[in-house]
Amino acid sequence: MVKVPLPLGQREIEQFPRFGLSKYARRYRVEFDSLTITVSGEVARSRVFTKADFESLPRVKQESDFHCVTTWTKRGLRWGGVRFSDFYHQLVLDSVKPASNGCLVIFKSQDGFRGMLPLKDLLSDDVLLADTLEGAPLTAKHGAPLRLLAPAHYGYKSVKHVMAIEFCSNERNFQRTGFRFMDHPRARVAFEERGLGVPGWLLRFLYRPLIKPTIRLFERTTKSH
Ligand SMILES: Nc1nc2c(c(=O)[nH]1)N[C@H]1C(S)=C(S)[C@@H](COP(=O)(O)O)O[C@H]1N2
Ligand SMILES: [Mo]
Repeated sequence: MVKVPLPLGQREIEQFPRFGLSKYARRYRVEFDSLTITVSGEVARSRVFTKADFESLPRVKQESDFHCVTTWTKRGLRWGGVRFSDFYHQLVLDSVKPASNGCLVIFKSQDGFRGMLPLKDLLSDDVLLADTLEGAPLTAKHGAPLRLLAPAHYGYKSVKHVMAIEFCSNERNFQRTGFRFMDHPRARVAFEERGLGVPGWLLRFLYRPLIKPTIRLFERTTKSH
């Protein structure tokens, strides 16, 4: 079978490592089993969603490649979960009522990591709130109990261990996880939007040497849990 070429600047790796900013390697998620997600921000009323709410949504399966901004790509991962657009349209829209200008969405993780994407990107068919990987329940390693999966965007938008979602009209309230240049507002892989104000090709060379040490760091800290 002929494989489609990798996106610009990406290289395939065999394993699927636990990965992220090194400061989150040791901040493991606190709550492993119970699933509660608070939706708030510029909304008519905040609401906490539980496992039962997610179980009321249609389940979907999806195979997609995962592209980290540091240039590694893991191909053909099989995810399961619910579509973000179903969650939004069937559960959030009528009860939470985000303000009409609430067009940016912030995801907060149990480890302190945060990510933001425009609502219009999240409503794409391939964006999931995922709770299975390769047919098995998502493990803590890859974001249990529930993670965002936005495969058209670099991995840093796919927030693991999601605990809260906020709707807002502008970026002012968004506390970035890293430096500003590291967080492109959309981070689309197809356009090599790796960072903000720095060309993608330059970031490739800056980030690539970080892959191996970061994988090793996350392996060490994952074992100790
Ligand atoms: N909560 C949380 N989500 C996160 C990160 C993190 O450190 N913490 N790292 C991001 C980055 S940079 C990548 S590449 C992917 C890696 O996902 P994986 O650990 O399942 O491979 O998670 C993203 N989501
Ligand atoms: Mo990443």
